[in-house]
Parts: sequence; structure tokens; C-alpha cells
Amino acid sequence: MTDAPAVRAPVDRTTQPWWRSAVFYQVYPRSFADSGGDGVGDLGGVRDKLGYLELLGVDALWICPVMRSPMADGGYDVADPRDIDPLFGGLVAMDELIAEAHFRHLKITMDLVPNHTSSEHPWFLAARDAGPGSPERARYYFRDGRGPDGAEPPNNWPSIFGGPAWTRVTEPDGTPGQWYLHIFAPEQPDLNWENPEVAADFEKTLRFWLDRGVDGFRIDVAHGMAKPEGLPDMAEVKSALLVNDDDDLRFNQPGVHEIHRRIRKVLDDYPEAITVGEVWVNDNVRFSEYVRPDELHLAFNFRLAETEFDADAIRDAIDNSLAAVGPVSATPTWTLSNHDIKREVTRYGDGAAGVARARAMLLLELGLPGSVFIYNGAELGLPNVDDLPDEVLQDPAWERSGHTERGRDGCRVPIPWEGAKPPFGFTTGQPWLPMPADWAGLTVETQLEELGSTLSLYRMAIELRRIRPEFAGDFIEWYGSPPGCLAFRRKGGLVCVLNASATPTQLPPGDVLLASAPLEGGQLPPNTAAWLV
Ligand code: TEU
Repeated sequence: MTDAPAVRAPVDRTTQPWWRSAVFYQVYPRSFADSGGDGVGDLGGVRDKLGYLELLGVDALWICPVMRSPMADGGYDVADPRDIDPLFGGLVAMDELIAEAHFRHLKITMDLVPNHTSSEHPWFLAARDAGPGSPERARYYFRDGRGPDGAEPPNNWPSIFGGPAWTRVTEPDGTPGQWYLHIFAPEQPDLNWENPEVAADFEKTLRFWLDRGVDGFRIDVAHGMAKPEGLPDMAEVKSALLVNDDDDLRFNQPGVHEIHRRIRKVLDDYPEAITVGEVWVNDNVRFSEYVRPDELHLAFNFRLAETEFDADAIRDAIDNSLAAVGPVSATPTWTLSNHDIKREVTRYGDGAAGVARARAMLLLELGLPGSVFIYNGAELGLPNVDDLPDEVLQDPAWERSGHTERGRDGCRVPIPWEGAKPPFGFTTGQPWLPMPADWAGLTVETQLEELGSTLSLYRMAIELRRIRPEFAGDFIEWYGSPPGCLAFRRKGGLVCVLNASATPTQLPPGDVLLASAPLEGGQLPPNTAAWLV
């Protein structure tokens, strides 16, 4: 035997924790697959599609909130954090999903929402009824208003979804009363994390799910929770909705780190389980604080998702993402989109160029060291749906902004599975958001059959990333490359080249392992990336 085997031995992952190089797949459960026929996706639907996810080759799922909720913000308004909403199939469906996912060696991470509860949570109902100064109100931020009769909000903070971050309650005796803080919708009152009951209850929630077998959590608004002493006014009230800024008193307060250390202590009792925090913090040093060894395991870095398709900007985003974890030896994370962000195909210009660029960015992302998060539907190259009729919009931002901000529904349209017309096998009923008729060519069924489809590219890329030794190494080394292009090398030998310029470019020496589009005369065409070994 002299010939080397065609496929070399898989990279030995036993030496490092699973999450340091995992591919996570984000399921937005309302939109993924409906097993019940009510038009809303559910956990039974996720379970039905585990075979598909295995085929795709991902390591873990992040399931957006499925706890009991009145659904004022797609489930990010939680009324009981230790139960599954009947809409998604109840606790039984979750237990079944965990068991079957584990049978298939897929990890399950859940989305938890520590910053706020639903206004229907028993704690909030009790707080509303108990009146000023009560221990029930001390679990939230109830304050007297300013101005004559307390008719003005206690400070000038805006809500992320528009309007003030405060809503006034009517006291049990019928008089206009105190105000409560809600950085998000009025149906999402902020919890007071200085109240020991809040932390204790969250710990109970963590253990409840960990004991049921979940492999970790995505922590919603992980840069929130802690509030500045005295809730002072903001110096300048920015009007942009759904936008994050480092200079924002509502987020990234120093006290948040003590909260993460408490969470980590619980997780350390379950050594395989992890947390990944939603951390909208730009400054690299401040970001790195969240992923110190005794805080979050991972934190989303959104720089790639915020960057246009431009070689210098992408390179800058990569350098900054690495710099934001390097000093604390944490794992970098990469994400092109999620349920809050316009889909990448559309961000990159829609149509053929948008798809080509999204495919190129996938190879770039999967070529980098660290963990990757894929948002459901990205593997099909779905565009944003920007022409949803006004009357179907559900994002609270639409109402709260006085119909000036359409919100995030356009990236939450259900997944097209099969068939020639809507609802493309997503449901046997009416999908909760209408699905474009021209998605017939984008269904999973169609794309599975086509070698050149975006789905096939995802499958091949994820598989190669898992089995090839060239992907070894925690760092990248930049290569010189022509203007509008970028190239880096991994220690294991992988070279990733991206052409964001308008002309084809020469490839460095090596064998092409995979390219996001066919080469042209041996050259890498515009809007294309390639892996070489
Ligand atoms: O998002 C929090 C958050 O900071 C975003 O609203 C952010 O401002 C925006 O997406 C920037 O583009 C999380 C969830 O991901 C989101 O879906 C929820 O609506 C929100 O928390 C409230 O729970």
C-alpha cells in the first residue's frame, strides 16, 4: 500500500472542547417546520427535520425561545421560563427533541432571556397589583414619574422598539401610578438583577434545562441586565431603532460581569455545557471582558454581519473579531445573519450577485478558526422578504415606531422545504407569514438534487471543515493579495482567498479544495471565494 487514502483522517477534536470549532445552526422555531398544521413551526417540526440537519453536517442547534409566552416579541417575552409553550408542543416535545438530537450526536442549545420577562409573568402581574414600595415591585424597575403628577417618564431612555422605555401603570385603587422600565417592548419589563430573587430564579431555570439534558444556552441581551446607579438620563437620545452603540447607558454596565460569573458557576457543574452571549459591544477590550475564563464560553461577534462586501472592510472585521477574544484566549465566533438582521443575500445586493457574495462569505466564515453560527435558511440562499404586506407584520417595532420601521419579519419568513408552491411543505395550514411564490427553486428538495446549489455548497464546506487537517490552528496569517481581494492561511495549511473586486484574480499556488463558484480560466471570478491546500 503506497497510495495515500483519498480522505485523510478527521481532525482529532478530542483534545479541545466541542464548542471551540462547532458549527451551530440557529432554528427560528416559528419559521422552521410545522408538525401541527397551525401555520406556526414547532419542536415536532424540528424533530422531523433532524435528518436534514445531520445531512447538512452541523454540530449543534440554537433554538430561539420556546418557553411559555404570549408572543409579543416572537417568544422573547417569557411568561414561564421553565415550561415550553403549547404552541411549540409543550415540554414533552422538548424532551423528545433532546433525546432524538442526542441519538444523532447533535447538541441542543436553548435561548434564555434573563434581561426581562413577559408582562404576563406571574411576578409582573403580582408587581402590578401589589403597589408602590412592595417587594413584588422590587423585582422590576418601578419608579415614580417626573413632572407634575408624575406624568412624565422617570428618565429619557427610549425603547429599542420605539417610544419611551417606560410605561405607566394604573394602581390597584384606579389612580395613574408608577412607571416600569422596558428597554424592549412594554410587554417585556426589565428585571432588577440587584434583587437576589432574580438571580436565584435564573439559576433555577439554568439547572432545570441542564438537568433535562440541554447542552447550553444562548443568552439574550447578555450585555444588558445590569443598570446604572440611579437610572440617569442619557446625554443624547438617539432616535434610530434596533441600533446598538457602545455609548448607551442601557447596556454594557460593569455590574453585568458579576452576573455572568454567577451563571458560569452553574454551568461549571455541567462541564460539557456552554453559554453563548448576545453581546452588542464594539470595543474589543470591553467585548473581551465577557469571555474571560469565568464568564461566557462564547459571545457573538457581529462584525462580519455588519460589514459590506468589501475586502478591506471584511479584513478589518476579521482582525477585530480576533482581537476581541485574543487577549483572554477565548474562541472567536462568526455569524453572517440571524433573526434580527437582514439576510445576507439581500445585504450583499440581492439577485445573482447577492447569492454569489453570500456563498463566498460562507467559505470565508467556515475557513476561519472558531465557532460559526448559521441562521436557518441561509443554507438555501434565501433573500430577505422586503415586500410583506403591512397587515401581516408582527415585529413589535412596526407598531411601536408608528409604522416607520418595518422590523425584522423579512428575515423570519418560513423555510421552503418542498413542492412547487407556497407553503412549500412548511405547514399543511396557512403559514404565519406569507411565503414568496418564486421560492420554488430554493426549496430544500430542489437544492438537495443540485450539486451547484447553495445547500450543496454548505454541505460540502461543512464536511471538509470537519474532516480535513488543513483547518487546524487557532490563528490566521494574512497573505498579500491584489486590491479588492483578501487571502489568509491557517496553520494546518488551508488557504482561503476571496475576490470582492470586479475582475478575476490569480490564485496562489495549491490545489483547489472548494470554490464558491466555478473558476474561469484558472482564475477566481469576482464575488467568489476558494479554499486551497
Ligand atoms: O436582541 C437584543 C438586541 O439588542 C436587538 O434588539 C438589537 O438591538 C438589534 O437586533 C440590533 O440589530 C434580542 C433578540 O435577539 C431579539 O430578537 C429580541 O427582540 C430582543 O433581544 C428582546 O428580547
